[in-house]
Order: sequence, then C-alpha cells, then structure tokens
Amino acid sequence: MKTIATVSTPVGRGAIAIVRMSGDRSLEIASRIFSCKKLNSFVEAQPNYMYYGSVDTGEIKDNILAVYFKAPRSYTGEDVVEFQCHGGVRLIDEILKKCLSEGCEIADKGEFTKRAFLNGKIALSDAEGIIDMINGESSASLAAGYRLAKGETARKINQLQSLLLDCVSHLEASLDYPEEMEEEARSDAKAVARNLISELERLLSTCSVGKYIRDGINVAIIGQANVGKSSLLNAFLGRDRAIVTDIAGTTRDSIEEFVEVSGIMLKLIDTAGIRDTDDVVESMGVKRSIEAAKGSDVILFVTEAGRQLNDYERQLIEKFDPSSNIILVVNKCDSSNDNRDAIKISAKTGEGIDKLKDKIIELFIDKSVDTSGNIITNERHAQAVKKALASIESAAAQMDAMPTECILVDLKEAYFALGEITGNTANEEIIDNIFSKFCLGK
Ligand SMILES: Nc1nc2c(ncn2[C@@H]2O[C@H](COP(=O)(O)OP(=O)(O)OP(=O)(O)O)[C@@H](O)[C@H]2O)c(=O)[nH]1
Ligand SMILES: [Mg+2]
Repeated sequence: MKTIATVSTPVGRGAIAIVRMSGDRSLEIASRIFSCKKLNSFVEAQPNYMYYGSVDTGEIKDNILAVYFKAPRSYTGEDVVEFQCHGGVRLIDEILKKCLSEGCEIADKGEFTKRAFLNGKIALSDAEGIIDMINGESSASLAAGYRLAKGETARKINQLQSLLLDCVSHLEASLDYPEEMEEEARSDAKAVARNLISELERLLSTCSVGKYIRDGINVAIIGQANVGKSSLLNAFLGRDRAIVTDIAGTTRDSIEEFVEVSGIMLKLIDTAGIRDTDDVVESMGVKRSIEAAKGSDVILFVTEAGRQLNDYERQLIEKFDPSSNIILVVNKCDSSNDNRDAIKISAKTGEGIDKLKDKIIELFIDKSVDTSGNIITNERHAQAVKKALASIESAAAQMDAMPTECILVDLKEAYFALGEITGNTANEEIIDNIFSKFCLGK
C-alpha cells in the first residue's frame, strides 16, 4: 500500500503541529527530511523514542521532534513516523510538501483510521467510537465514545456472532446426519435463539438513552413575550447571556447555548416571545420560535405565576404536535403565588431551576437502563441490531415447523447483520461512508 502523509493537527497557527506518515516507506522518507546528532540516519531510529533534530526542506530549516512507530505496533498497523514542529502554517506546509516530493501521497480524510481497520487493528464500531470522542462535548458522550472506541461493543457483538456461528455449523452438520443429529441441533438452536433474542432486546432497550447521551437533548424555551424566557436561559447558564428587559419583544432571533446537566448536554434555544406583531423582524423571529419548537426534543412552555393561561397561550400550545414533550414552567414564583400542577420556578432567584433540570433529564434518560454496560449510541448499530433480532425471531418462530435449511437462512442473515457493526461483514459503501466523516489527518 502506498505511503501517505498529511497534517494531523487543525489548520492554522498553533503552538505545535504534527505531520504524520504511514506506510512501508515512512522511515526511509523521514530519513531524507530529518536528521539528528544521535543517529547516522533516521532509518536506525528505535521505535517509540522521540528524537530531537532538524529538518531541512531546501526552502526552510527548523528544529523539530520525530518519532517512529514500527508496524504493527502503531495506530494504523503500518510503519508510522510523526514530526512535531512549530505550528506555523508555512512551516508545516513546507514539511508536508517535502514528504510528498520524497514519495508520499496525500492522505484522505480518515485514511489513517481506515488503514487501522483494514489492517485488523480496530473494528468498524471502534472507529465510530473514535469519531464520537472527537465530536463528544459532554462527559457522558465522551465516556460512551471511549467505551465504543476501546472495543466494548465489538466484543459483545463478536461474542453473539460466535454463538450464531456454532449454532449454524451444528445445524449444517445435522443436514448430513438427520437421524442422529437433527433433534439435538434443533434444540440447541432454540436455546441459542432464546439467548440471542434476550441479549439483542437488552441492547435495543439502550438505544434511546444512547442517542441522548451521544447527541444531547434539544430544549426549546417558548412562550409569550415578557414571561421570562431569556431570564430562564440565563439562569440555566449561570450567566447573563441573553438580554433581559421589561419590554415585550426583547428577543428577536433565536439564541442557542449549551449546558451540561448530569453529564448530558442540553442544547437550549431561547426564542422570540410569541405574539401578534406588525414588526417585520420580530415576526420573522416568531416564525423561528415555532420552528425551534417543532425541531426540539422538549418544549419548555413558560408562563407567569399568579394568572391562568390566557387564550393566546392555549392556542399556542394547540399548535404543537400532540406527541411532543411539553413541560409547563410557571415563572416569577417569587412575586406571585401559584397552585397549579406545574414546575414552578423563579428565573430571578434561581428557585426551582434544579428541579426543572432533573425533570428534563428524567424524560429522556430512563434510570432503569444500565448505562455502565454496553449501550447503543449509534443509529447504524441500532438498525443492524434490529435487523438481526428480526431474523432470529423469524428463525425461532419456524423452529418446530420448517426445514432446517429455512432456519439456516434466517440465522445467517442475523450473523451478517451483526457483522455490519464491527465491519466483518460490512460492504465497501458502509466503510467509505464512515471514514468520510473523519477529519483530515485522523
Ligand atoms: N419577578 C420576576 N421577574 C422576572 C423573572 N424572570 C424574568 N422577570 C422579568 O420579566 C421581564 C421579562 O424578562 P425576559 O427574560 O426578557 O422575558 P422574555 O420572555 O425573554 O421576553 P421576550 O424576549 O420579550 O419575549 C424582565 O423585566 C425580567 O426582569 C422572575 O423570575 N421573577
Ligand atoms: Mg427574551
């Protein structure tokens, strides 16, 4: 395979930047760019040692660090060399150009990780865990990405696949000796199917929690003008992010902010107070508010203490999809009493905010789901588990009535569906699609 190179740190100026090479020729190419006093040539470099030396591209000279990872004990499973240099844009560009002119080809997005997968270093699901860790913003999403990246899901799936494989081999052998083996093979298959169904159902039960752990929860703050929506946003964040005034129509455009609650990321959208208005800018804001409500996981419908919902507010609530999650939040409880069955808060004093946070988390994170074990955070994995489950259920339903050949078809389908998760049965299209989501140099 060709030797590839690219810059693995973000584009722009920085304290340091890393140029990475992977492939058979990495060491030899590096030795033509980098030299150090300790070695006659970098081809003599010991693996996993950092060398201080100099780089000479013809155009520029600089002192840099270089490290060699010997195949297969490297990120990609191939020979890898990394140069750590000062993070100047021009400098990095020159070093990369030199690598290319000495024989490297420029790496595609995610190509290093793709090679790690193709060389059997990691499963496809591990690679997806790596992307999740790079993108993860909350502690729960990082933890879930880490567990995926270090192969917990892959191990579970491999274990289920190997149960299926044993069962398929047993059934296939019984086709040649139906008299002696068929009954035993069938009863074995029944037990395996029961076990797999319960394992896959457990995995599926973690999907919805997994989605919110990974992607966070979208929370829209909606209500009439002046009820205290922006004040609520500020109370959530613990700082004065949005402008608050006693003038109705203060917020005109939606404001998005993130806050972490119990390890889960909440994306809060403060919206323009909804009211009939002739002001063009404000009415565009109102339209956005209604759209934000539609695209959110939960709507905090904010109203004021000391009065019932007015006609306008009731009409507004009716505009929302009946299946949407709406939490009625009664604000300004510091200034008036209210005995409605709702979440009562004061954005001004902070009273009730923690209760509101807990309520939001409770809606989405089912406490009965054990999130310390294997959880499915990825929609692609969820689809594959569903497919496998349907095939095994179909096999189980036919176990007493249908010929062994038919049962085998279903069990093999389940095996292939599970293999899409780890990549051992995934096709090229799935693989390319996953690596296209990586950043350059990863
Ligand atoms: N007493 C009291 N006043 C509050 C509370 N929350 C907000 N207010 C006041 O209510 C007024 C409106 O607050 P905002 O947060 O701007 O209300 P809004 O819903 O964002 O208003 P628009 O952006 O115009 O839709 C301000 O004068 C706030 O000081 C509260 O909990 N208690
Ligand atoms: Mg506002």
